[in-house]
Amino acid sequence: MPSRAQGKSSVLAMLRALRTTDATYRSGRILGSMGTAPLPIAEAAHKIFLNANLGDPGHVPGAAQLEASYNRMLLDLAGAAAGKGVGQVTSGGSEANILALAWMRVRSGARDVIVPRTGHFSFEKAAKFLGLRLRIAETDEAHRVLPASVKGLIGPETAGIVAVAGTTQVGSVDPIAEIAELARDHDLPLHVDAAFGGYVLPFLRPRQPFGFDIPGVETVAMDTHKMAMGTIGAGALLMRDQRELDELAVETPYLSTPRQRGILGTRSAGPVAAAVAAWEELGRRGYERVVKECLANTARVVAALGKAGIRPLVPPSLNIVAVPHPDPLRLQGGLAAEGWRVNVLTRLRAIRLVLMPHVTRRILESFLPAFAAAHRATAEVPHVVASQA
Ligand code: 0PR
Repeated sequence: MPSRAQGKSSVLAMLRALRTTDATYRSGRILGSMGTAPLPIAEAAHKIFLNANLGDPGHVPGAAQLEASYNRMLLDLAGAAAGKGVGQVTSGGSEANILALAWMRVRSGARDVIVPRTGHFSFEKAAKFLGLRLRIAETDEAHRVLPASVKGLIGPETAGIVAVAGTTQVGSVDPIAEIAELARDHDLPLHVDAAFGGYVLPFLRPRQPFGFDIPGVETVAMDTHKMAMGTIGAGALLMRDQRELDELAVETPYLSTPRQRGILGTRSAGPVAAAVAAWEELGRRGYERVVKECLANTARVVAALGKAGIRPLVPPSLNIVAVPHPDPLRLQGGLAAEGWRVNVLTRLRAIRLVLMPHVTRRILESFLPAFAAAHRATAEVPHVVASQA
């Protein structure tokens, strides 16, 4: 880094040059990530509120008002009744999951949390940071948690249960109503991680409940930098009532408001404004169209792979396709050499394709033949490797 002051144009040129080395969503070349290009209106909104600090909302009542709209928007999507529920804005799904487990710990004093084997690694972070023990519940062949396994893990030290609405690896949706009933029977809170599914499930017909319209669901994690097409850095932990949320509060004696609840202190209103703006512009109908298209593209992938003799690991419930492969890193490398970026599910020996809004049908039509060819070329483990093993 130069120690001398640089002119604005040379600084910007340096940054742009760095940026050209990044893969971008807009190029359509990223097919394995849950991120996507923000809507132009989201980008513009983000810029307007970039440095408004929601950690000290008394100074920024405009931003605070947006935050209230953001929470309302997510609560409505998560099935809360009109005017019911509260939200704590977070930096994304991980922070919301960590807060949810913190709340279970604080309210119960107990240390065990039952999490499906398919749970996101943010639950492992929560356990590490908070001194909790994860009790791992088994899943069926479709990667949905088994209620009997959850039931068998409930004990005197259980603080709560987690279910996932849209798993990170294959997009499966746990049987939330059944798990919620178990939770109710044992007087335990159920947290639903809808970081991904929260912006897909509400737009399906018929609508698939995953949140507060299921009795027993106490908290829901959602975020707006995945399928919502907002900018990176916002999500929320949603809860049923203010008293529950206040169990996470600490005093902030010198700020413009007396208490704070999330993990972060200073946080930008930018991504909050971005998500509200995206919602205002698209509306429910707009998101329904986007989701319909993503699911149609998912079906297109399954059909094209089927013709090439390739079957997904599980039939997709959302817009994620996991494709088994004996050496997924090799396949990933082969595709990367041609400019396509896919993710490897190391624990499942598979490649993950996520049909996000930036992955258009045109992109798919050039990607799919490349994928099928690379799959064929790398699927056979070379003899020399096999004989050395
Ligand atoms: N819960 C679920 C079900 C998730 O899939 C994720 C992230 C989280 C929680 C955590 O959310 P934050 O990342 O917002 O804290 N899942 C993505 C994944 O691990 C995150 C991601 C997105 C990773 C884009 C890579 C990427 O390029 O795949």
